[in-house]
Amino acid sequence: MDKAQALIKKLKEKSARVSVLGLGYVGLPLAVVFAEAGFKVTGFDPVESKVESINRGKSYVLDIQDEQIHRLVKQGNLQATTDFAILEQMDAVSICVPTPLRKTGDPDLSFILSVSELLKQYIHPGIVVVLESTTYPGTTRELILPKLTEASGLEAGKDFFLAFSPERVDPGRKDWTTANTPKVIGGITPQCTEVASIWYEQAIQTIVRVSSTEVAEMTKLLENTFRMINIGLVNEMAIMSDRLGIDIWEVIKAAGTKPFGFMKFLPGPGLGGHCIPIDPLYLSWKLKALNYSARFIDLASEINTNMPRFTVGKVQDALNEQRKPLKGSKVLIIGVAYKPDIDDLRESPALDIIHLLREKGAKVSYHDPYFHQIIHEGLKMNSISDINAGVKTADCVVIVTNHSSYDYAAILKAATLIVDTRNALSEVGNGSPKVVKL
Ligand code: SAJ
Repeated sequence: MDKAQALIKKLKEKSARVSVLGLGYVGLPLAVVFAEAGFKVTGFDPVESKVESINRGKSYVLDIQDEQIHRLVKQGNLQATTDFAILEQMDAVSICVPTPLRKTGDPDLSFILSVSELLKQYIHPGIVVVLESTTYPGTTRELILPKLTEASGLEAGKDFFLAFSPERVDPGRKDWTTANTPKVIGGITPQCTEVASIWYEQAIQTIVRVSSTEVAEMTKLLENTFRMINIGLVNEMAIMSDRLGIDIWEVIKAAGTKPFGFMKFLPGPGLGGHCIPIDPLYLSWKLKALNYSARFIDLASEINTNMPRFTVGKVQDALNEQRKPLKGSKVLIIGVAYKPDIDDLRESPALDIIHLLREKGAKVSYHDPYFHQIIHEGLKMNSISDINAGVKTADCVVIVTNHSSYDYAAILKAATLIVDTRNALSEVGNGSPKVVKL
């Protein structure tokens, strides 16, 4: 029996030892899904507190409940460690580490590289490795494969198996989860695709095999670039409608009645999160190295990046209409998370808006039920506790993130002036003269 067949047998019997490297919003749900499927899963993370939390049966990820962790740990299907040495005993490794951008806007592959350096110490015959972190096409073959073969002399597709499978986790979502969202998998060789797919099939309902790691890497980038560019388009439509004195929200609502050939996106104060604003830039960066300029990505990114400034301009104009200079005015930001009903601040446009308002001399405060404090590039602020008092005393309220927990009717009643960047007041009659929409 060759190594692929032997490993496939262990994967199907669930006797294969599974590990997930990186226990964040992607890695922890994936570790749980494999554990629920019956594998003995060891999660690795360098952060001691995360490891301790899991081994105590406590979750720190929105989508995973304590009860599930506690049960899986108790029944011996899930454990966490910071000791990478036990990778030697693993048969299947999934890499779920961050792929952020550097300050320069270039991809930061340091997490992938450091994990690959660790893996090369423990690579052994009969192991399957799957990279899940979003990255530019070619990363798996150009960066990870050499590290795993140089040190060991092992051959991918024969001695060990290497594939890429893009993560499709949408934090906070209940309908599409790690277990039921179709999963694309592409290997360095067809045998790699086969082994990785059989592994994931044991725990995930739908596996979509593709012909290579590059196709799988590019699939994810198409998904998120599509989204980023369409958000950029609708943001530019908002700017153009503003110039034309047309209500973009009414336009979108009307366009949304088209039952085919149109997909609704909404304008906003900017593009947050660790996927949509970032993933497309991995692609444009790679293409620049190949002397190609990804103009759609660059233009959409420019428009999206400008939306916080556009929003501050709306605040300034709205205060001006009330003969109030922005400088010295009390401005209350409602909602700072990068999207509603989650506890994630990464790349949130609220942070840019706060910085810009403070630069212009406004007295800025914020409220967000998910963040009692924000610390960001020299900014350190605490959320106000009494939102009603804050709304009443503000010269201008800016709805930046429309958490569903807010009482928008009460906000509309109590405020003097509201800039609503999310059309959050549409249900409570935002025809009011004190409401300015994006
Ligand atoms: N946004 C808009 N207008 C829109 C949609 C989003 O301004 O019409 C803004 C949001 O406010 C946020 C940013 O874009 O600041 C990103 O929002 P998002 O809804 O795309 O949420 P993310 O960043 O959590 O994206 C994730 C992605 N999932 C993965 O990468 C695995 C994305 O592929 C999903 O399509 C998205 O969730 C989703 O559909 O919710």
